[in-house]
Amino acid sequence: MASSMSKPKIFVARQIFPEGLERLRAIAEVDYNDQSVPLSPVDLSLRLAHVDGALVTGSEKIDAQTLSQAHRLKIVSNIAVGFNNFDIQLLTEKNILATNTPEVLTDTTADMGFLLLMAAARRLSEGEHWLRAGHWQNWSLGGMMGMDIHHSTIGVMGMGRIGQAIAKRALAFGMTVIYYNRRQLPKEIEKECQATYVTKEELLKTADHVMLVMPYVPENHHFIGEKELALMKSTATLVNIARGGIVDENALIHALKNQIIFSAGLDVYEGEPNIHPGLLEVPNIVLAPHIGSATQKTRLAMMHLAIDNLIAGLNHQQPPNLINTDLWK
Ligand code: 8YV
Repeated sequence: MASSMSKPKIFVARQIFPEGLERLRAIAEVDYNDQSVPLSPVDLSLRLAHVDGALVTGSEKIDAQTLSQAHRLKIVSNIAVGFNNFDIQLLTEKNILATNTPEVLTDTTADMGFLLLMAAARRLSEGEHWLRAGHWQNWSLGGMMGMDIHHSTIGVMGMGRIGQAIAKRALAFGMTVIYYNRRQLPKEIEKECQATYVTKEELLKTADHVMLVMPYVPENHHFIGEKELALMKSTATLVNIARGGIVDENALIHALKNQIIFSAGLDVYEGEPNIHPGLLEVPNIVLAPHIGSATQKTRLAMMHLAIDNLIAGLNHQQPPNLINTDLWK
């Protein structure tokens, strides 16, 4: 067995499950931030300065500042599928492998998209708050009416793995699926999802409900703003399970207050965990605290996959979910 002197050094940026820590301690010297509070960029850069590998989450920004002293870093493994917290170009320039956790969270996150869609369109949160506040005196024919999900048209923005999983759920609800994506999908996938490719504008105008599942790249910043919300149906629900910055929250609050759209379901926020106070004031919105992948099984699987990636990189093997594949060529 290798002596502890020869073990690689790694930094674990956030509290993880004990079985993950055990796996890591068996192969490495571990510097562990056992808190659920992210470190400041200055502290993060200090902790990255002396390690060969790091296990991080979507809350740790890996950029010029935090990498400034990371001269021996070989790999950064994200416990998330989205990697907008990584400066991939810089990591590649610095010869540092970057990895993420796709596949294991696809169905769990797609379930969350559907949950928010149904809860928002059927006014579940609003109804519950109203009931808890003691307002329910009588059943009424026109009380708490929402919008149908079944047999409606869903517009999926971003037809990657999670978008496709949402489309398959939609089919079981008798829905028509239209989608917009940077590229049209191969015919066999379109057939599998019974999904029709449309332009962004056509999707916004035609869909009864809109689901945002695209990656947060600079071009997608405020991809949904005042103009886009104005194109949507006044009966439509907007769901965002991707990243907060994709939606202009001021425009969304205005649209919800003025019935430009019917309702919204959000799992992600531009300044999360700080929530725009205006979002807390509108009743026709369902707000979740970024829990798209948060089931016991999935979060455990994400952690283990991130550790698999980290260990592979430290052992000079190609990590299963390498993002900057150029480094391997
Ligand atoms: C993570 C997510 O829980 O995987 C993602 O991209 O948004 C969530 O599943 C979150 O980013 C924490 O890392």
